[in-house]
Amino acid sequence: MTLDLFVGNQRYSSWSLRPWLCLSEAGLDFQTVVLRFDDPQFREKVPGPTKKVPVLVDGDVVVHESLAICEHVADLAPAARLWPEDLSMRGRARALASEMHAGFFALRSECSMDVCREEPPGRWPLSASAKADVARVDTIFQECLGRSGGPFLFGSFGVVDAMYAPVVTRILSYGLEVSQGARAYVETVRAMPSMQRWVEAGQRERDLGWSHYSGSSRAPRDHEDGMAFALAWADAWNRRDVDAVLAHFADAVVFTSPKAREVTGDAVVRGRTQLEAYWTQALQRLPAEQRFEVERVELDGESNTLTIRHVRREGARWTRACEVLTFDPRTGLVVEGEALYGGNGG
Ligand SMILES: N[C@@H](CCC(=O)N[C@@H](CS)C(=O)NCC(=O)O)C(=O)O
Repeated sequence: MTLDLFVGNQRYSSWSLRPWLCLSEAGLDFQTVVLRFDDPQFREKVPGPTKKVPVLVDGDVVVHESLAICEHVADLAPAARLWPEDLSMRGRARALASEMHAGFFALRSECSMDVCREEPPGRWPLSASAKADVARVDTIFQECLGRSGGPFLFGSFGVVDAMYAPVVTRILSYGLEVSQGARAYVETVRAMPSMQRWVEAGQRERDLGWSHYSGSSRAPRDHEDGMAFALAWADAWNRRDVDAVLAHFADAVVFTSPKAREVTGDAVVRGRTQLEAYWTQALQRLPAEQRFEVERVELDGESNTLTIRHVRREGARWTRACEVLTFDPRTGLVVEGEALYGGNGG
């Protein structure tokens, strides 16, 4: 019987990483089927009812939901001991796995998984809720390691390690500060050959220019969606791919920017064709090394407006800016946009 695990982009899909690690560490023979988030047919290709990844297809059995897949893998490979033997430890492990599955919203949304990202240590701005999430993760790591003696949370690798693995990547990518004990565990997970294979696959996706978001179908519905849109938007600018940015804009879009006045003589750009002409010209003036980095997003669901706060970095110099984009909820395309710029920093 073949086992097929359907996952999203390995660079970004935190939920996919969890069961993939369980399958890999359990030594089961399985196929990884990667479905690109920027494939307009993504949803049709996902087996299972929620149209989200991961999904495990085990013959007639289709298991969706990451934690349920980890459970299924633990049942298929009892010798891998993905849950602790001891009943009280197992109860604890199950509680921690569920806590991750159902919580840590602030940390998850402010530091969305991107295995290619490398922020300098201690600089990534976090809200108070996200800081509390990091502190809770740190406590979990220290308590578990103190009790088990490591190197994994319950001694040997198990479902709980898989559930917390995306947090480990976030600590690394966003330079989040954790205690020495937690840091040792982060390094243990980073060094796992399976983890390294996953990260390498994510890096290959970056090199191929795979994006996070198709933009073909819908306006961002929640913070996670908004962040996905923003990351894809920044990626497209960093690739200097005007077509990919424009794909999200309606034919009748009105876009306002002080830079447009510098380039075209008018701060207001009307229509997609004009916008394409403006951005193509603007790109020629953009220094080759300038990079767009998303800092935060805010989504106002009532007005369908997404604000992307980002930094345009050029060596040691940077400018903070906001892109305020209003979507038509029926088409999922931007109908109104405005770019706001701060002073130069650095
Ligand atoms: N609760 C689900 C969450 C799955 C989930 O949100 N998957 C994301 C990717 S990490 C997804 O498929 N997004 C695509 C979409 O929403 O269209 C689980 O634990 O498996």
